[in-house]
Amino acid sequence: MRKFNHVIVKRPCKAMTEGITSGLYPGIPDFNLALKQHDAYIEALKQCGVDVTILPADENYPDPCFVEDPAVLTEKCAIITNPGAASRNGEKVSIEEAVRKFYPEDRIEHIISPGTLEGGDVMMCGNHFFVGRSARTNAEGIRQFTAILAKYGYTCSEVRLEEVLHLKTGVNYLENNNMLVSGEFINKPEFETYNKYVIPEEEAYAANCIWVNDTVIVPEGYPAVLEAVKAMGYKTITVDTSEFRKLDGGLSCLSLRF
Ligand code: CIR
Repeated sequence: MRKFNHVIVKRPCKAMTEGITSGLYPGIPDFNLALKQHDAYIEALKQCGVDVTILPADENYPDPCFVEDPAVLTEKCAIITNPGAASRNGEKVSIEEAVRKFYPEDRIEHIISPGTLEGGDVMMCGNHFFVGRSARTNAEGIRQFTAILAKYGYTCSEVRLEEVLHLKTGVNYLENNNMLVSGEFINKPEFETYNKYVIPEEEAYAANCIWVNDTVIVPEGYPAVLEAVKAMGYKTITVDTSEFRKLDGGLSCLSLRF
């Protein structure tokens, strides 16, 4: 069974009030409440048996607390991405510094321009990686990513996105062949062989749950998804992410788990 030992998070910054948002979940984030929610998120992760590296806030960018996007961390290598959102691209520099503590130099790979890729578009299912081709992740980014993964014995396939920000905005793997699927992903042939739980439309945000060592962290306020995840046999912890949701961010975006 997969086991995560480490998690990296980055504290929210005051500039988060300027973060990118689609406006799907309206409102300006309340910074102090976001800090409290981030504290609770860290506590939840600690309960899952991982050590948590907490990086300080970086006020140079509005969205760096969403650490999932500038890196993809696997058992065998780290891939520093090249975020497609211009205001986020520079986040890759400081995340690489943090990642260096965990991976030797020759296991740190890079996506380079004109390729773009964001970690929110990457879903790891065992040794296979699904990668979303989105407004943030382009064909060249996927080509480079696939070639890097192949060096380490991993496979990769592309999933076209039409509606949501990132692949994991709408589909998440909970190990044991279980997958949460919503919206445009419900009938994708790529996910046919998994045990799919179809997320009710009104709880679409909760498609973004995270599996951490047989506990599933579920966003607070989504009772149908919570019940479904419990029925799959997982321990669950709920965490309120209302302030991150206003920036289209969810539970997976807030950490790197490896
Ligand atoms: C953005 O639009 O880039 C941020 N406001 C939210 C990023 C969410 N990250 C993710 O889904 N992995």
